[in-house]
Amino acid sequence: MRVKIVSIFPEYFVPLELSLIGKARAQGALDLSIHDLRDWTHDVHRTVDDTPYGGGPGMVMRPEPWGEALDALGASSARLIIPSPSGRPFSHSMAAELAGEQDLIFGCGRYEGIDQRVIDEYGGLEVSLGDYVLFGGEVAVLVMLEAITRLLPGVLGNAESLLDESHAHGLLETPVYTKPASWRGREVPEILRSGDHGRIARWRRDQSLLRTAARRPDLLGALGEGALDKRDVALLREAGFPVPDDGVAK
Ligand code: JE8
Repeated sequence: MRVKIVSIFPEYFVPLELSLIGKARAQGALDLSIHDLRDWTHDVHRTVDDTPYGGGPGMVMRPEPWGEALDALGASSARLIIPSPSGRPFSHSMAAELAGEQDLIFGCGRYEGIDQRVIDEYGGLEVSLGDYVLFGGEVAVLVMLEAITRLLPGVLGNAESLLDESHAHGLLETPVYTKPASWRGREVPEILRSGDHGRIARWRRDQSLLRTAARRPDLLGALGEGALDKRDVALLREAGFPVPDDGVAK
């Protein structure tokens, strides 16, 4: 996958040289380039912003540098992603969809954001990380790119099967433990040391269900028809969580 990032703070992306994303790049799974928006300005001050039409606080990113940058980077044949607090929520399913693209361009806004005509001109997809406010799109791009990159073929080892993951199947992950078996008087749950893989799998599902019901009832409500079997429903009811008759908590 080819990914281009446009930002007035290209230094934010130095960490991408390291860690898993660096490995993906070295393997050739990811071809990443970082571009400074100011390279497409023409005035001595390399201006990228101006006051908002209609008044109001702050500054807005002018369309001309963005247009020149996006034309030069081939935006007409790529998916353009614009992080924005008013975007569609980023999710595992969106990451999986974007991991299937050949070319992505991330446009990082700052100030009050990018002139809307730029997003309209290139059919940009506005995406939000969540309901809190950042200073700009850079950190959001780091998060999205990490989520997308680990879904690329050949990036994850066999040990980390994607099928097993939280959010792939709509439930939170189970607690995990390692040696020693006893630490500060706290024991690893006996069942995990029993070697009974059937009971272990059932216990893990129970933990997943109970955590999800307690912390993310919205996820439980969004499970598809028949996602919970009779045993699941009995477990949740026994623990005091409401589950309607059709087996899916709404
Ligand atoms: C951003 C952002 C994501 C998230 C993303 C891009 C560009 C209009 N507001 C802009 C006013 C307050 C300051 C804002 C700064 N800003 C924030 C995000 C995001 N993705 N989940 N929260 N915030 C920009 C400028």
